[in-house]
Amino acid sequence: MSQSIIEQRTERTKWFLQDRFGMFIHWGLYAIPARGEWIRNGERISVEDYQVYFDEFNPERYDPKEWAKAAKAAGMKYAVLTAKHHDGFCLFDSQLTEYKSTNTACGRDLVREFLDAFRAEGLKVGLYYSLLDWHHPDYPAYGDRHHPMRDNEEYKRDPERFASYLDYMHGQVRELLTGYGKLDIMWFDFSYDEMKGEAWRATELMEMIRSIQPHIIVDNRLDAGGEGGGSIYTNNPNLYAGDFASPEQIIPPSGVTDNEGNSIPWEACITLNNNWGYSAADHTYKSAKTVIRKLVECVSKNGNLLLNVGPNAKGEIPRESLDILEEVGEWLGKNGDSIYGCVEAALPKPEWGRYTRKGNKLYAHLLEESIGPIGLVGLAGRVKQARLLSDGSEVFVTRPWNVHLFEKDAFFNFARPETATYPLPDERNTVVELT
Ligand code: H79
Repeated sequence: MSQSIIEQRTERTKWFLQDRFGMFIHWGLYAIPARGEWIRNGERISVEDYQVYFDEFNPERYDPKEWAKAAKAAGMKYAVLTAKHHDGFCLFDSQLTEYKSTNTACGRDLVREFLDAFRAEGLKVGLYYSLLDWHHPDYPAYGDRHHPMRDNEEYKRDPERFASYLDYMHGQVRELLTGYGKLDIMWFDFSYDEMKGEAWRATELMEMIRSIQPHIIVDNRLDAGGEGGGSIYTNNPNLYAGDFASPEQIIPPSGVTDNEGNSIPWEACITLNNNWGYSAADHTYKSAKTVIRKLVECVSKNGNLLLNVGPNAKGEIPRESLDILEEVGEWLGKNGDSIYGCVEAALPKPEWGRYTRKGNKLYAHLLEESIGPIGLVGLAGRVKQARLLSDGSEVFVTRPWNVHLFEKDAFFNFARPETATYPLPDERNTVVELT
């Protein structure tokens, strides 16, 4: 008997759930105005007025080998690049449009160079492809609440022309799947209102994708994300429900489960500052400590983190981003055992932080200030040894002298033997490995 859609999903997502941490890259013409990737929409810029950015696009310092090195050093295991964002500009040499990087002054297939460079560093590779297209003449504009020209009657479209846009969209996905070697992830964005599921001819699209690259994993955004029939949130997903859920700028409070409470593969996509595309004015970067904690939080709930960078018009990842990535990588170099291949611990969330688990090893991430011994509720008699993950040094698991006050709560506690101090959380996010 053939495998069910859920069994196939489980097979396909094995590497993904091991890898846990990836780099999202939002890059395109919008790096020039440097006010985020939704600028055409936010400022209602016409195709004609946006053309100046196409005419000058020439990212001379684009060196994806440098990006790949930064991602690898950050401890990231995969990366996803915007092959086409909502503005319709293609970073690859599509035969179906003239609106592509190979027709700009730079003359390069930016997607191919990205794929080559990241594969060479041993990272898995994915492409983001926008279902919306604010450049294609047959994509609905007038009356579409997400289109820059939504209020302009001149951009009224014949609904029948949408079919020719879909041919274009399907054709480009085919180009990406056939012309660029093995891709690990296809990241579609996004469905809304009536623009969802079969409106994209999603079953046909997925059949094509699976016939060309059966192992590729696909996000859940061909669907509108509802809990209705066939979605990823049910135990009976349809062909286009996707392989993983994709919460955006949020970490779901209780992870992601289906209607029967089974864990679903998921990946939170989160920006380093508050923009996806490069924003020159946005310096609201999250600290490395925050990023590490968010990664721990995702893994503690069975999820991945896809952390976004927005390279600038010259092709460089901003220095502020690189500094954060480097620090995260330093932490993962010492503490990666508590992230890669780890899952939810199936224990109540402790007050002092979070657990992750791998086999019979439990990782205690000490995130909160504590005044002393740290209780391991429910683990009495089950912990043989405790070690600081960063340096392997011993941590005592003892009963505190006054535990008789809490007899009913018999719990174990950490204490550092040589100093009689406790492994309090610090800037480096302390992890204790319990066996
Ligand atoms: O590619 C990134 C975003 O551009 C895209 N998905 C990620 C991965 C995305 N962000 N938001 N959305 C898609 C949904 C649309 C949100 C909107 Fe708005 C809220 C559109 C109008 C109001 C955000 C805020 C965009 C413009 C203002």
